[in-house]
Amino acid sequence: MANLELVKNSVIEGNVAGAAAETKACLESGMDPLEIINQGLVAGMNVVGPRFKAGEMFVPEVLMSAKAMHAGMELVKEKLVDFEMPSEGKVVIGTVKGDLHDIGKNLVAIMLESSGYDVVNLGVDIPPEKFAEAVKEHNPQVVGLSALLTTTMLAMKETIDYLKEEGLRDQVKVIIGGAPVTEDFSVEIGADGYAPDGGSAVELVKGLLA
Ligand code: B12
Repeated sequence: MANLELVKNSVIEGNVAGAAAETKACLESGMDPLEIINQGLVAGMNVVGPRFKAGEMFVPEVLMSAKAMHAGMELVKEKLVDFEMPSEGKVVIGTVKGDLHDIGKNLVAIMLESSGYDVVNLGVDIPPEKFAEAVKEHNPQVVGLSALLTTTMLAMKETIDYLKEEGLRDQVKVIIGGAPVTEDFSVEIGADGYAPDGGSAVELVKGLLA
């Protein structure tokens, strides 16, 4: 029987096949795709985030949960094509130059996507020039920069400075995040905001675009 609780639990457990099967069952029962996203798939990730933060879940488990959520999301997305989900805005996100960590950045991207934002995920090791190109090409309201190394945090400042040089800084809000990054650092380098995790990133973007 179709049940959102089963979707949510499959995500929490990182059960990829289960998440897909339960999502499919919900869709076939005629459930609202947005309800499946918000009360099933995202609800599961909303449990995973804090558990990870509290040290009750580890990276491989978080990855499996993200994978499970994606599996469900792919199925729901097919339905959303003719459903026309209203876009809340566009976010370009990437991990800065020299940095290959992408787990957290991808989680932020997933959270934003599931909250209705269009997300252009540039990937890892993205130099300032590429961020600037993406701003020109995609015209986002928000640019998200991720860094997990104390050494690559400096590339965040370089990226913001480059956007200024190119005359693009004023047309976007720049938000930053990643384990070594702090609120103070975001102020210091002239970003518009910082968030410690995916859920807070969504709140931050909502606030900035309000
Ligand atoms: C997994 C991992 C790796 C994997 C990365 C795989 C991948 N595809 O991402 C691999 C093995 C490749 C790796 C490599 C290295 N790593 Co590493 N890695 C980690 C580890 C264990 C987990 C990071 C992670 O994914 N966390 C889980 C996610 C969910 O959390 P998160 O990234 O913090 O993201 C959340 C928030 O920060 C925030 N957030 C993240 N990005 C953004 C962006 C925006 C815009 C916003 C708003 C929010 C936001 O929201 C996210 C979701 O809640 C950390 C240790 C740690 N505890 O952080 C070390 C760690 C980051 N790595 C470290 C190091 C040193 C390295 C290497 C240099 C090791 C080496 N000698 O080769 C290389 C560097 C490679 C490179 N050039 O980038 C150090 C960094 C030390 C420092 N302070 O600089 C750490 C802290 C480990 C340690 N204690 O020494 N690493």
